[in-house]
Amino acid sequence: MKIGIVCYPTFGGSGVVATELGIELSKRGHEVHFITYKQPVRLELLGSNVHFHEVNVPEYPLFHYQPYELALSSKLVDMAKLHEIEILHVHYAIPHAYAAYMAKKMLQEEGIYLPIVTTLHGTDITLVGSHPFYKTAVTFSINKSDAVTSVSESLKNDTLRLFNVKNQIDVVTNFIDISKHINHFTDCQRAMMASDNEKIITHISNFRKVKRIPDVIKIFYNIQKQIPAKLMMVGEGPEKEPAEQLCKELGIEDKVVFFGNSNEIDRILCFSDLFVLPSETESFGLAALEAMASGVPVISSNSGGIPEVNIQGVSGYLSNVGDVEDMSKNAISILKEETTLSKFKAQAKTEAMKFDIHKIVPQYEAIYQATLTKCKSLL
Ligand code: GMT
Repeated sequence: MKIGIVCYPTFGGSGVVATELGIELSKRGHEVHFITYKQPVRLELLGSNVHFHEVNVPEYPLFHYQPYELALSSKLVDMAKLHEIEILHVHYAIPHAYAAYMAKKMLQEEGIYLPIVTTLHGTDITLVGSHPFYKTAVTFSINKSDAVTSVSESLKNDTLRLFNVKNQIDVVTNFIDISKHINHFTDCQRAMMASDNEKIITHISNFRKVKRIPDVIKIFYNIQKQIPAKLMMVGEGPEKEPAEQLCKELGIEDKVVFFGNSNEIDRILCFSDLFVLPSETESFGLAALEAMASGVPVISSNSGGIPEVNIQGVSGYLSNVGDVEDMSKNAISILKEETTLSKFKAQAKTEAMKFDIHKIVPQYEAIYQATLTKCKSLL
């Protein structure tokens, strides 16, 4: 199949999922075309089956906001014609599903039919998409998609609750390439980050309010009072500076390392003992799954789709949003005995296996095939 993929090329989870999906589809013999404003961060290998087409938005002084949707839909039309793309898979509804629909209509004028698969990732439905300023257009573009998927049961339920959706929604969860995490690093270089008696706690995100970064710091503060520990904070975003300030106020700045965005997530997870994800809302929690795949147990909130990934008492523990005391208590209960920690590490890895890329990507292939068949029969 010739598949077009539209996504955000940045460090966000939707872009990571789209990129890993495209790479795997190309390995399975499909021709994949990424169409976005920058080469996706995890797309290192452009091969004969993987292509990247940059969307440029020329600046003009009249524009207060640059018309990205317009440039994207134009590029989609041009690339669909040039490369005879058969199906377009857009990740994150805003504004991708909308731009895809415009492209589809423009192509129809020329007798070309381009089916659209839209994957809903989270905030495009919960925090952003349901805002009254966007809702009408988001509802429209979901209903105009030829197939719609969501990354968890929880997100599917949120979509049905918040929007007047007429389409069927198929749940296709986030996934992980287990082979990248198993024995990938023989030498984690743990000694560079902490001494032998210290435990390493990790948080990875885009440091937005929804991630509840102060909770991460407070949980760590409680842990280090009882167990020698270091905290690794990976990512960039508006909450990073206040977090650095909070560490100073609590007098723990020497125990906390802020890495910024990193392409070495696997290496950081390799030396981690515990992952903390106290999010206000989280449609799935790909970061938690990546941690589990590296054998790192997870302390998380129980919001959104997290309970579909992090299993209570097995891969870690879940608490109500904001219950820092319960999260701290649970973290300490995992970390204080080596035998308990080893047990949770092994269990986290086993749970992660359920989301192996080789189980999930065929589900997308089946959806593409069914969508193509359905659309052809309507022509
Ligand atoms: O976590 C983020 O805020 C980034 C965001 C994105 O769309 O880039 O992530 C969302 O999509 C991920 C991949 O499907 C999910 O694993 C995350 O849970 C989801 N984030 C939220 O719902 C807050």
